[in-house]
Amino acid sequence: MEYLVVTDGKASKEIVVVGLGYIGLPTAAVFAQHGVKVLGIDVHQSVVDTINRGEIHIVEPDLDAAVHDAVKNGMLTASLEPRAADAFLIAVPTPFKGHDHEPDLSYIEAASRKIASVLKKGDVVILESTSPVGATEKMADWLAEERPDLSFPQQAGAASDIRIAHCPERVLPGKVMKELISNDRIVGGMTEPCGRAAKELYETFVEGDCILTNVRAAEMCKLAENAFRDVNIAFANELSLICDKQGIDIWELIELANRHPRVDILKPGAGVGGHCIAVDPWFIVAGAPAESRLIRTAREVNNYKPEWVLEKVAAAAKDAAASKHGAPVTIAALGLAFKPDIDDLRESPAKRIASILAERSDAPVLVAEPNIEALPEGLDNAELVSLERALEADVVVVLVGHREFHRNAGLLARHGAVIDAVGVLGGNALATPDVRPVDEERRSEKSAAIA
Ligand code: SAJ
Repeated sequence: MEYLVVTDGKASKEIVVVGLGYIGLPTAAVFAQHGVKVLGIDVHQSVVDTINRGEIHIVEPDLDAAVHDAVKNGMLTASLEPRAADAFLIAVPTPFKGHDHEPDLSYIEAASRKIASVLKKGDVVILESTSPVGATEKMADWLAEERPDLSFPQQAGAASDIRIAHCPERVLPGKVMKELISNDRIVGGMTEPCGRAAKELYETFVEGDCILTNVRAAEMCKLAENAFRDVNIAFANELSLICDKQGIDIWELIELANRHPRVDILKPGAGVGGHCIAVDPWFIVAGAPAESRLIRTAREVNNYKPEWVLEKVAAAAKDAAASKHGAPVTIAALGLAFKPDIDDLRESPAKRIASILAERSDAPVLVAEPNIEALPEGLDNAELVSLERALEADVVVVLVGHREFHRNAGLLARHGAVIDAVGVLGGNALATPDVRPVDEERRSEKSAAIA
């Protein structure tokens, strides 16, 4: 199948991307940049209108220009409804439902049923959403239910009319436009022809390797990657609690331990945020609860970390109150984003901590977040201020290791009551963004040595 523009400036084949969020929109834009005509569909009229104006509704470096150009030159349009195409990519959310983090596949189901009416023989349907094992096969069943006139891989094997694959996205927020192109891509086909068709599609822009496997392995691979990181962060977070109790500087300890050629401890923090690492491990747990003891515990350890930070702030505030003779204690929170040097506040433990502090505090909580212009909704009793002004508070809690905070570590160190959840005061190589490249270099040297 040929997806590239060939001669007359018109795309010979088209794709439909369902879900124009953090993954769907960048993917649509990158396909369009590489000569594939894209129709993006979304359930929100405002998203459709924004994109059709050549604008974006999410924050991601370089995405605005890519969408603007793609819309301007007619390679990307958005709509509420799908139309016939040659390939369909589903990139919708997979949130939780119920009480124990059960995966909610209703968005995938709705998307599948929506595109079913326009499918025709020879089309490829790819699930990109991070999904529990078995989700792609369910998607194939929903499509088959809607279109009894077409054959699907679960019925016709390699001879199916429709080819189905799972190709999980693995891009890092903040580097999406680069990593979409440079990362290796896991391509899980329901049959071999399914895998080959999906691989061919991604090879229009992926410069990494597109590696073929089956759908279940592809689903588990993505979950395992994020669970691996979560478990490793949980180790660092647990160690930070133990060291605090035993009077050991966690940052120094990690630096010392990481001098071992086969030890590479990650960074403790205020908790694990974002839409991925704090979510995906639960999909493994839901699929095999009895066997996933470590993965579940890691989630619990990481989820407890914000509570621990709040306990530390409460203790410091109590100490400060003793010298204030009844006047309200002022608290400053440094950082709201879910990780350093981005403006993304989704599922951010820092934001959650700041909100709880604001709820509990008599005086407004001072928030220094250099990457945003205004405080998000729901953060009442808080004030967005400069770092300098935040340091006037009685108690300061550092929640995100932004560059600006590292650069001002000296100023912070002079404040008498700083709770440093992310190691800006550690004065060590690991926690200092300026030396992060060296850290990364050492990490890859280590990986090579281990391999
Ligand atoms: N964090 C720590 N300590 C660390 C590293 C991270 O506390 O040493 C925290 C961060 O502050 C943040 C959270 O973990 O709150 C997650 O950040 P992250 O940079 O580890 O990952 P994400 O959520 O931005 O992106 C991850 C990536 N997965 C892996 O690195 C295995 C990305 O490649 C995936 O595509 C993405 O999840 C996704 O979409 O699933």
